[in-house]
Parts: sequence; C-alpha cells; structure tokens
Amino acid sequence: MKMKKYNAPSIAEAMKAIRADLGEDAVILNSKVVVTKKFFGLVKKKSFEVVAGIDQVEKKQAMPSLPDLNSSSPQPASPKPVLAATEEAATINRELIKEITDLKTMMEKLQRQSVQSQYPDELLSFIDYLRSQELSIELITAISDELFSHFKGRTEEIAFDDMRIVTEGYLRDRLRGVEIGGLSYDKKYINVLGPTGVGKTTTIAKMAARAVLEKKKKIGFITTDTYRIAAIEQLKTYAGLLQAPVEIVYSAEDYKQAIEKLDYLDLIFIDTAGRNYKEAKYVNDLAQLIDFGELAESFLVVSLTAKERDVESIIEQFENLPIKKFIFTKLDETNSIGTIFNLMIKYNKGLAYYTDGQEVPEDIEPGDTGKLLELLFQGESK
Ligand SMILES: Nc1nc2c(ncn2[C@@H]2O[C@H](COP(=O)(O)OP(=O)(O)OP(=O)(O)O)[C@@H](O)[C@H]2O)c(=O)[nH]1
Ligand SMILES: [Mg+2]
Repeated sequence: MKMKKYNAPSIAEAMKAIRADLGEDAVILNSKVVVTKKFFGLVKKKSFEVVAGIDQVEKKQAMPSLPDLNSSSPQPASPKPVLAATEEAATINRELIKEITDLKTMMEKLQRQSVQSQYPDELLSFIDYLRSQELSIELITAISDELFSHFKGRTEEIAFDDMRIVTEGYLRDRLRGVEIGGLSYDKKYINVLGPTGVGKTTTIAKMAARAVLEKKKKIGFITTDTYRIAAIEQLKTYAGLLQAPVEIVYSAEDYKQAIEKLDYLDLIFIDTAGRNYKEAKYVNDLAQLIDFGELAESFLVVSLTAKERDVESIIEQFENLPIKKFIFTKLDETNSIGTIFNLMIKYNKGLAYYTDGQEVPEDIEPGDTGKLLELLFQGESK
C-alpha cells in the first residue's frame, strides 16, 4: 500500500490534495489536528494532518481477468511500477500455460503414434473389426494390449485366426467367474424380469416348451402382468398349447396361494409386467410381490436392440436382487454382439439364453461361451 501524509489548513483542503494526488480510491487512514506555536507560544496556528493511502497491488490482483494481449485497445494510461510488474507476470504465465498445453498435446499425440506405429496393419484392422462388433472401449484396449504383447517382435504377417485365438482366450478368461448355460432345472421357480416389450413372455414360452418337449417336465405359469388383458391372453395361449395351468396374481397373498396350488409341478415360470425399470419404485414393487428365495432362479431379459447405456441404468436398478444371469433377445435384429460381452463382464452376470427370432419354440439357444465367440467372429471378412 502506498501511504502519504498531508498537511492542510482544513479537512476539505486536505481531501482535495489527496484526491488530486492518489485518486478517488484513496482511503483516509488517520487524521488529527496539529497546533503549531510561534513567537514563544504567543501565536497558535491550527492545521490538519491527514494520512491517506491507496492499495495499488491489491487493486491490480482483484482484476477479473488477465490483460488481453491480442487486444489493440491501449492499456490504462498511468500504470504504476507494481502494475507493470503484474502485467509482465501475467504475460509470462499465459505464454507458459500455452507452451505447456501445446507440449502436452504433442506428447500425447506422439505417444499414441508411437504405440500405434508399432502395431502392424493387420493388428490395426483386427482391432477395427472388434470395434465394429461394438465391444466396449475398455475391452478393446485390454485386448489390444494382450495382442500387442503376444505378437511383439513377430516379423511375418499375423493371421486373423491367430489374433482371434488370443482374443478368444482373453474373453474366456474374463468370463470365467460367471455362469453360462440354460435352465439348471434344479430350481422350481423361474422369475423372468425386464422392461417393456423385450420378449419376456415369448422367451418364457420358448423355455417352457423346451422343458416340456426335451426334458419332459411338468410345468405351469404364474403371471403378475395384470395390467393388460392381452398379456394374460398371450400367456394363456402358450399355456394352452403346452396344456399347462396358468395362475394370475394381483398381490403377494395371491402369489403365495398360486405357489401352493401349483406345488405339484416341476417348474413354474413367473412372467412379470414390463415396466420402466429406470424407476426404482417398480423394482421395489416386484421385490414385494414375488419370491426371490432359495428355490427361485431369476433372469433379467435384455433386448440387444436397446441402447447399451439405457440397458445399463436398468441393470443397475436390479442390483439388489439375486439375478445371476441375463437372457439376451432379438439377436436377429442386430449385427453386433459386443453388448453381450460388455454387459456380462461389466456386471459380472452370466448368460442363460439368447433368442434370435419370434418363432416359438425354435428361436432360442442356451448360453455357451464357444457359440458366443463364434458369433463374435461370424462377421469377419477374412
Ligand atoms: N425379432 C425378434 N423379436 C422377438 C424376439 N423375442 C421376442 N420378440 C418379439 O418382441 C415382441 C414383444 O415380445 P413379448 O414377449 O410380448 O415381450 P414382453 O417383454 O413380454 O412385453 P411386455 O409384457 O409388454 O413387457 C413380440 O412381437 C415378440 O414376437 C426375438 O428374439 N427376436
Ligand atoms: Mg409380456
């Protein structure tokens, strides 16, 4: 802070001098009356001493932005030395920041180039193929690293099938912890959950038909989808074809009674209403209505035509329910099956079935890692 003392015959005159000297922003720090005695104390003269100051450094630091170096408008006319020093520092800072940013961008580019330039062309086009199958970035990066370290130093051309074998090995490893395969037939209740229109009822009909035709099981159905008459009729049609009973439940109490009534059967398929399961409320309603205990096996049905990010938010809503496996539907309507791998690995859930058409009971396949890997590579051009 710059401080200065002023002596004037009146306060008004002192203020005038301060304003002229330090400007409008000056502040009064102290003032007092000074009496001077002349001629052996016989004449007394009264004046005012005022100490004023101006905070130049702080004023400059409080400026909202750095000076615009590109601006052609002149800088303030009376830069004090402090101001000039700050401006110089600001200029240096700006230049430094720009240089560091440029350097960082250049380093990143070089790093990317140097990693990719070490990838042979065939490896790059293999990675492009995985991308076309919509595997997640996380998986593609990990597979690229795996391939790169596997084929490092190789001078001759790498065959597509060799890269495929390494990739399959990697994906098999990542899927090791999850259960893959159809109905275990050792659980009595099969809960089938999922959002609207993904193919729950159709898939139940397909699973039920297999259980009857291939495994000779006695089966029955329960539906909690009481919102649409058509939904009940749809299930009754399939049940009629398989000569199996259907119970319609509206409450947890109904559910208990239905279970008791159908207790003589081997397997009971529980069809549920499709809901917007991005809302937690519907998941809670479901948890209140049906049994997720020891005797139940629960599947979350996911349509492969849905956006992966939307599917993820639905899966996350179901996280507290004991669902170990997905059923993926509508494989016939999509060209990429990366989503199956992405979701199983990300959510650590297995695969019961995938379905690939509207025909009941034909269009369903039990989960099988080998078949999934075959599907992943069936679109390869080589
Ligand atoms: N292309 C194709 N369509 C399918 C598949 N599975 C089911 N669908 C069709 O998807 C539509 C909806 O099937 P539903 O079984 O009624 O679906 P849902 O999940 O029970 O529907 P809501 O009960 O309304 O929630 C029907 O037209 C089915 O034929 C499949 O694998 N591929
Ligand atoms: Mg349905």
